[in-house]
Amino acid sequence: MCDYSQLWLDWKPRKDLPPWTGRIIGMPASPQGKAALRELREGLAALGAAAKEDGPCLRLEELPGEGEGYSLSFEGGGPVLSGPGRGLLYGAFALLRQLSLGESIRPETSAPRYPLRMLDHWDNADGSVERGYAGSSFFFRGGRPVCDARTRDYARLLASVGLNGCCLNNVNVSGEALELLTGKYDQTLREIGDTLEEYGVGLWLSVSFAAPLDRGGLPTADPLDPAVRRWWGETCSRLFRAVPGLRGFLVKADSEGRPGPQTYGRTQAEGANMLGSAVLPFGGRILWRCFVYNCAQDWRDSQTDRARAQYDTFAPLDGAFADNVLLQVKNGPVDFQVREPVSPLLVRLERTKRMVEFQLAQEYTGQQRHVCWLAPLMKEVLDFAGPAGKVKDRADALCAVSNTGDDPNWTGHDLAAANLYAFGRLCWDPDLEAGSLAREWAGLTFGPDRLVEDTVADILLRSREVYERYTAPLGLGWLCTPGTHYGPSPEGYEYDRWGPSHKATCREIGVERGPGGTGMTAQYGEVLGARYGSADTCPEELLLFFHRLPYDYRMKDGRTLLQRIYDDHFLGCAEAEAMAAAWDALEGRVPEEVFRRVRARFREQIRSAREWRDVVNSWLYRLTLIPDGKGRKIYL
Ligand code: GCV
Repeated sequence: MCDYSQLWLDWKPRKDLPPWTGRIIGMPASPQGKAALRELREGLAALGAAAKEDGPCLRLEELPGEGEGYSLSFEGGGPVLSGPGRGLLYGAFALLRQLSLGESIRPETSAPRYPLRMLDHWDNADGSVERGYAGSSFFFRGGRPVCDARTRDYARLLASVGLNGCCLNNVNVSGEALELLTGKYDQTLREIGDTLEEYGVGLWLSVSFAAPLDRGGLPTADPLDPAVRRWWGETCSRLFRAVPGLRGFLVKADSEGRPGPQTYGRTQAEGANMLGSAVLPFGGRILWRCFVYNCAQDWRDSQTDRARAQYDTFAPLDGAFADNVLLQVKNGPVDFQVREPVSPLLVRLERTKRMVEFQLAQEYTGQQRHVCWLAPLMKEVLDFAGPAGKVKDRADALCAVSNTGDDPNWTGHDLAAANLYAFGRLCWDPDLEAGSLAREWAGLTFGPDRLVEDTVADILLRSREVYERYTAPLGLGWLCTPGTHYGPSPEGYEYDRWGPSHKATCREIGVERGPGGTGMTAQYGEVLGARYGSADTCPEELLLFFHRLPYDYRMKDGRTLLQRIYDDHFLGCAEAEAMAAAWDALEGRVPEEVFRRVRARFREQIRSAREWRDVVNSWLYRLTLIPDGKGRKIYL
């Protein structure tokens, strides 16, 4: 008996299955094609299809190649699913999904929008997960990597939503994880790689830029040093042969104390390209993170703006990166806040391959104790239009920091699984609507029950704005407790070396990033820069990200800025209570265990939301001595 759930792959019986679901013909030969057949056999049986010897059938037709698309047509009363092995696998999951949701099966052709769609794990070799809120790692146990039944079930989950890559270990590489490069774990890595590969998921490893020093016995990690280049070449030559499923490396360099090319006076491009050439002979790629900023700031220094840093470092290097290097760019210019503008790098790079990085692990968005469904945020980023087009049309790949762990429900909060689901589906098709994704996930997870579907979809769709209101409205961000990033501490980061700060006084709040301030708005180019650069034209939800304003600044609806902040905290808190009540009404309609777990998390969300409301509102009241216009109690 398995001690963890299968999430949305727990197919529920249906009575309305078409007759062809009882018979499958076709014998795919590739590992992924075989997996498709197995999934269909098991999935259709679970959906309640009665096996038949003759009559209409589903036919699988495997085509040669590594492509990922599939097509579904109808012939003789039954569908024909055709495509290369990988395509068959995605087509099989699509068929099962549609049948499970009671949708009619229609002819279609489908292919993923991005060639690389991956999850990054921040799993450490000791089994802990950095910013993990769903238990321990299932990739590392007892200080070493493991490959077991859960590895395979995880690969199934990823494939079922169209994901095809997975980076096993934390970008902050330390301790035993450094041995992943040395040969000590080649056998296990090979098993993991093969298991993932069966479901079309490529294996990636995070590596330390200082590995030649730490594990190679060299005196330097200078990317232009011939001995360093030789060491990486030899290491890759062994590793890629030993682990055929390996696709490349993810690198966090010159970031938050991690080693990088800057130490040797080299550029990010020189560092990334050196690794690019080491993996090139094996068809490998380098994912190079752009999260480079000064994390040792003096709070009195008003010129250094962390929000500027990534663009300032990487934009001048546009075009200098090798073809097999992709820049991994966080969705916003600072760090995964509930609301940030889109990173200017994502819209301004012209000649560099880039992948958008989202964070499903809810580090700043309630740590999987609060519901915060991120599909609307992801859609907002993907649909954002810069001078050269929309982010979704200019991105070469998408990735997200995984929100999974070894908890029985994978994601800690049962509703957080909807984040993983939506991310995968948006990687396949960024044009999907958040509303239909919410319903899809609810339908697959809880079965056909209109009230459950409506309620869950409504909770998911509201949740991000609710969280935003009671934590950090108007793009302020960073009012959280330093270090843990859970709960309110409005002055916590104020005099801190990590940089983000609101510089609130009794008169004004926010950092001025327009032309009269740090000038960050110019990074967006002329049109967007002008829009963001003036408080009059800046979208209100980002007002305090870009501007420093007095508390009596008039919002578009006539309220003062301060009144709006007070109101948002009261409203967000009341909305969290309403979402919890809506969930309570589902008692008896969703599995008892899930009902209780989610109810317990909602209780914590309400407690925490009230704390946020009271701490932030009291802090501003004490600073400004301006009371709430509606006469509510705002102090603790
Ligand atoms: C993996 C934030 C997190 C860190 C994380 C870092 C990153 O700063 O707090 O835990 O480190 O982002 O993305 O590299």
